[in-house]
Amino acid sequence: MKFPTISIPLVALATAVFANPETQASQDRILTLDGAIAGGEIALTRADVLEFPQHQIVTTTSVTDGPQTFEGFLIRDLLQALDADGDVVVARALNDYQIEIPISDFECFDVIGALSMGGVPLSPRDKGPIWIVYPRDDHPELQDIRYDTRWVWQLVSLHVQ
Ligand SMILES: Nc1nc2c(c(=O)[nH]1)N[C@H]1C(S)=C(S)[C@@H](COP(=O)(O)O)O[C@H]1N2
Ligand SMILES: [Mo]
Repeated sequence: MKFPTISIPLVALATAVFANPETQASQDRILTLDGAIAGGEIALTRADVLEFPQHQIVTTTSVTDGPQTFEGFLIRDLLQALDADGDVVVARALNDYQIEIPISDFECFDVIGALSMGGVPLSPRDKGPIWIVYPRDDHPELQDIRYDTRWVWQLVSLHVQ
């Protein structure tokens, strides 16, 4: 799948981060992308991902009590900004949990990289800093174990292939 090309300010921004060792040291990178993306590899800070329009999902999950309000960036927006050209992403977490997710998920559903739950930033202790969240309550087909496994918490990297 090929996303239409749009302007990619993020690439310029993160390239600058790579190029400047001082900036690099002062920035906390929370998400790495590599594989079939513009530039081949990129590491993003929390500030970088907050540049994307923030999107809300209210949904129950398999691991929380009752519905929760999540906020974060649409994975689709991130992949589009990086000119991703692939069929799947391999999502990897802090604990080395890793799973393939079809990129079509992000086209068909408003899947987000959630940065907060209930208005509180997700910390690495409570599934943060990024948790892949599906709009599960809005789509019966998402209420399935196959999708539960794609709710990667403590997400650290996405490999596009
Ligand atoms: N980081 C991370 N995310 C993960 C997992 C994991 O082991 N580590 N397990 C997955 C699986 S198999 C399921 S069913 C859902 C629900 O996980 P939990 O109920 O074990 O929290 O999270 C998914 N996300
Ligand atoms: Mo699972």
